[in-house]
Amino acid sequence: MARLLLLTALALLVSSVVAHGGLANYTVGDTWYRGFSPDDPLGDQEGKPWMIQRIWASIDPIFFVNDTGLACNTPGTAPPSYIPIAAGDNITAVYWYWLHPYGPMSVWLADCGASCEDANVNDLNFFKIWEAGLLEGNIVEGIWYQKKFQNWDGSPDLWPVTIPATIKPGLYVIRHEILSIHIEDKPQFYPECAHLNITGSGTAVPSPEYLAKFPGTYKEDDPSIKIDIYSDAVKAQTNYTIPGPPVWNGFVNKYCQDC
Ligand SMILES: [Cu+2]
Repeated sequence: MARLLLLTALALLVSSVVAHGGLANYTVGDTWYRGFSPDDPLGDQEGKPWMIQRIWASIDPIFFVNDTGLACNTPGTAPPSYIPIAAGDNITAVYWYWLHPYGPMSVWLADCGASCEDANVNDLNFFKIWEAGLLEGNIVEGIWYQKKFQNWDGSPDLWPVTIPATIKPGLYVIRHEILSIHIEDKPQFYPECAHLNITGSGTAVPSPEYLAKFPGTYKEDDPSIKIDIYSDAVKAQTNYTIPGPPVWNGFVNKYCQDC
């Protein structure tokens, strides 16, 4: 009986592993913020007062750069709450069972203005605050951050990033994106979003060259997105260009008159 239970547990574990993955929780300091779980019925968590994450219905990837779910997944329903965090502090995204090894990972913010709940995430101006791609070696055999992110011992995969210390305080969407490129010419996007209430005394805002819309910014024929990593032309390359604008470090743009 115990053995049967163990086998069942293993089977469940394996089925989670082969079925992609997603961002389940966030931590700031010692505080955990529960995100959405696609294993629970949609109505179970939708509208809950503690919910801080935009709802994602499934762990399946988004395949197309023009999918409106590219911003904050599908359906992307807004939560009622915000994670409080001070500029300069870390927020950690907690995943379970991430298994894909190839492709870049990035974290973005977008200023919501008066309310993230009322914001249309497809209209927001996102800017990248963190990215990591191919760390060493070549595209197929080398070490990607995504490969290092995998954790096979059953404990959560932790992805910490720092909110820029100089950023203007306010209500922001934080968007984590994993782009997996293990299938030839068929990119898989895994975006998830949460709402942040960033406090601080900073004044910095990114200038236009850092801003991106989803969909809109990524192009279907971008050689970093439509890529066959096993092809002779690509597999030995030791560099990979992460799609999208450069990372904004939070420095005040001297030339920005109105911001
Ligand atoms: Cu997958």
